[in-house]
Amino acid sequence: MTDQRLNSTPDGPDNGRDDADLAVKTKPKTQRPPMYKVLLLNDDFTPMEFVVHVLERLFMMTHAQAIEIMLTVHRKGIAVVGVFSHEVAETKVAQVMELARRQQHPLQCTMEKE
Ligand code: TYC
Repeated sequence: MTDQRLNSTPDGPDNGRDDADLAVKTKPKTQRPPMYKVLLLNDDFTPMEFVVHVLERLFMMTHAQAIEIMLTVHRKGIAVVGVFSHEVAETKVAQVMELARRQQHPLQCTMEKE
């Protein structure tokens, strides 16, 4: 991290003043990678138990957490099930869609930049 010393005058550091008081921290410009919300959508046909199973298996939720999120989707139409890097979010969406496709459920899962 860089310090911009405002009192680094030609009289040198031993001028009796406390350098630390005048030190200004410059904001570090760290680049955080964009994160993506994985969203689960409601439909009228996918069984509740299947959705709970998907949330437990792919999103590491407890049974209680999975029921809570499933019911939120069921009541509100959509819910965020997790926030991940682009690569992980893409994988999660593909895994949900593949499990649903195999069981012939119309469950939909998408991702959106946070
Ligand atoms: N609405 C579905 C039902 O009544 C349950 C359901 C919940 C489906 C969440 C999809 O993402 C979903 N069987």
